[in-house]
Amino acid sequence: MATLRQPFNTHLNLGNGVLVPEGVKVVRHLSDMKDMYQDQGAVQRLLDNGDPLIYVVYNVEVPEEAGELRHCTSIVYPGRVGNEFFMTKGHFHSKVGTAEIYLTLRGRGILLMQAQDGRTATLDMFPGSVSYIPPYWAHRSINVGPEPLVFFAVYPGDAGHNYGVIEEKGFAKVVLAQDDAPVVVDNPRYVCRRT
Ligand code: PAN
Ligand code: ZN
Repeated sequence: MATLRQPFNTHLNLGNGVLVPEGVKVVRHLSDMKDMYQDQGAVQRLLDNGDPLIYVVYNVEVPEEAGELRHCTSIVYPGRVGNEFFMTKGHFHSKVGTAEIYLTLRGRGILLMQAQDGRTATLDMFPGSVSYIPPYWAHRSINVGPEPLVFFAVYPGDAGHNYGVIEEKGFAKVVLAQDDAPVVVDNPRYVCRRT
């Protein structure tokens, strides 16, 4: 029989998303994902001016095993690279048939999803939105507002993260600012993929 582990609480600050204990913190600067943005001139200017922090993830320490539920908060900071909003890298789950739930606590976002056949979907993220990402959809969170986008996520322990496909091909859509409002448009750099 598997080892019986002790139940435990984590305190989630509902205002800013910070967990106590903090858990495993992942920090992403622009330099960690510079090829993912459209405007490489804007990327270079931002890198020359100090490499902005794009997002932070606080992960509760739970084994990455079947039967467990991994959970974490993500904080995507407000900002743009050219006219493209700050966003997460985005990924498929390694075990691609696993779902996820995002509960938004603060800010405004767009949750961009893409199936393996290239179909895309978006959901608005706002305080109180509970977004269900079904199995088989890659997902990326984009901060389209003026304050941090903060959300709490829960997903199966054995889901894993596969960044490779998105790093290589991108998403078929990008979210750009037009007169300060977000618009979802076709990604001119998208590498069409047949599965
Ligand atoms: C989230 C994401 C988190 C950061 O917890 O991992 O928002 O995004 P990237 O992992 O794409 O950098 C999640 O979807 N976990 O499965
Ligand atoms: Zn995920």
